[in-house]
Amino acid sequence: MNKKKWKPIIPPCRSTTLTIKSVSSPKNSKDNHNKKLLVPLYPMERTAVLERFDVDRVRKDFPILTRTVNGKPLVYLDNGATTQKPRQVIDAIVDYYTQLNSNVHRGVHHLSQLATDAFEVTRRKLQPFINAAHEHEIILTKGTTESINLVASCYGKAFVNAGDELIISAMEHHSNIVPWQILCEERGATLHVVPISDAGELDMEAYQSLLNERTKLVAITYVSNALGTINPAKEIITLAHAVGAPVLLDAAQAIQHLSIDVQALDVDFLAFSGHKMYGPTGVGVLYGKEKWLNAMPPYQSGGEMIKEVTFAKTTYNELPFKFEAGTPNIEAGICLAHAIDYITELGLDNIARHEHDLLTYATGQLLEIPGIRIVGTAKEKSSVISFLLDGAHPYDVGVILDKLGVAVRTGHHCTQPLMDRFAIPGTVRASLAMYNTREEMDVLVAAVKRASAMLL
Ligand code: C6P
Repeated sequence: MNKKKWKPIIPPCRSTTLTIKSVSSPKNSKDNHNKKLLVPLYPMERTAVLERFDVDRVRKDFPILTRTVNGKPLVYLDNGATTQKPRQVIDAIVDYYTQLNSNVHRGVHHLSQLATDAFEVTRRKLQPFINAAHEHEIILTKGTTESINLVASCYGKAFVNAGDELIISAMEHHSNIVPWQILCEERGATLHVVPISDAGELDMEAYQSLLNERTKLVAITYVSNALGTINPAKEIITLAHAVGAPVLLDAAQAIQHLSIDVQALDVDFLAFSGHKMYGPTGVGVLYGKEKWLNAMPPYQSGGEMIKEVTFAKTTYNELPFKFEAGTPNIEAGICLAHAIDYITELGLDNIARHEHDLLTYATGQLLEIPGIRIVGTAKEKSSVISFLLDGAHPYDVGVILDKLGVAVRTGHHCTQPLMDRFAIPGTVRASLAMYNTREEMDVLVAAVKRASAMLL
């Protein structure tokens, strides 16, 4: 029997060997079918920023905003939980399943190559979106939660030992608390918590005093989902680096509101979700500096993350595939590119300005309602108004608002320790997005007044 290893003449269709030529140059394609398909699916270079932010134009792109709820026009203010999707993303999802559905990084056949190319376009668009130095520093995950768990598991195995210390803050989402608690229990490390002020701002002096040579990682949210506080990310990172500790920023509530430059921040890890940035559910991002990702073991094992498997030994694939075991959420991965395009075209600075206007306007109006208390009054705030009506349970307020067509979130917002800090059961949270309007803020204020009249 010939023992010579069989090698294909054409290299196998693997992530490392594919190019994105067919996608980036649809005009050169001789295949008419693909030419027709690729234009709507992969608008590669639409990145010019619009000069004027026109909220009425933006709203026309979001079909769901025209529906009614309980007989009233929908006023969707639960954007911190998930954002609505523009037509561009919805159409791309339909196009994917009607024209392209195929597995990625595996097949030699035409559809598989197109799907792989489209999937990699998203990674290629994410690199400039957050200004990563390398495309392979972008790991596609299920979402923020998985991205943080990945770091806790892989960085933890490689770098955290008994006696080490980790730092989080009092305003973290459970996704940025529990993975570190589990890691600390497993490794015999200690988890420290940076306290916050009554306004919901980090106590930076306390933070500084917690940092020392035993600190192995700082994991802090960029923007608080329950308070809206924008934390001083650059300062947090500079101080941590001074003691040699890397920083993970939870950007779940930042990526859709602020322009993020990972190199300028010098952040080591950044985690965010596609569904909170007008993209599909089921895809998220972990950005990691190459030096950390290379030094970390794989997260999960299986297909895609390997270079070569024998029963004696397995070698791992290179970045980013080392951290992407198994079939990913292909549809979501591909269609996230359209959300990135959408945001890029409008311009994050324009979006932030519009949302800041709404935040200031609505806060001013709400504060005039007797018995209202806003929880989270940091100087630097983004797009979240958490409040309580004295004597009313947040749930009851939420139900009345819903009857009036206003969708808000009530409860602890997956930040139970934060609610304990303020000694409250929860809040009513209105979280804003680019498509909200001043008129909708008026509806919110009128609805809160009505709730107040009914409950108090
Ligand atoms: N916060 C909210 O209504 P996932 O579920 O993985 O996409 O995101 C988790 C997560 C992590 N960090 C922060 C700061 C978050 O706000 C969230 C999600 C939603 O506030 C759902 S609980």
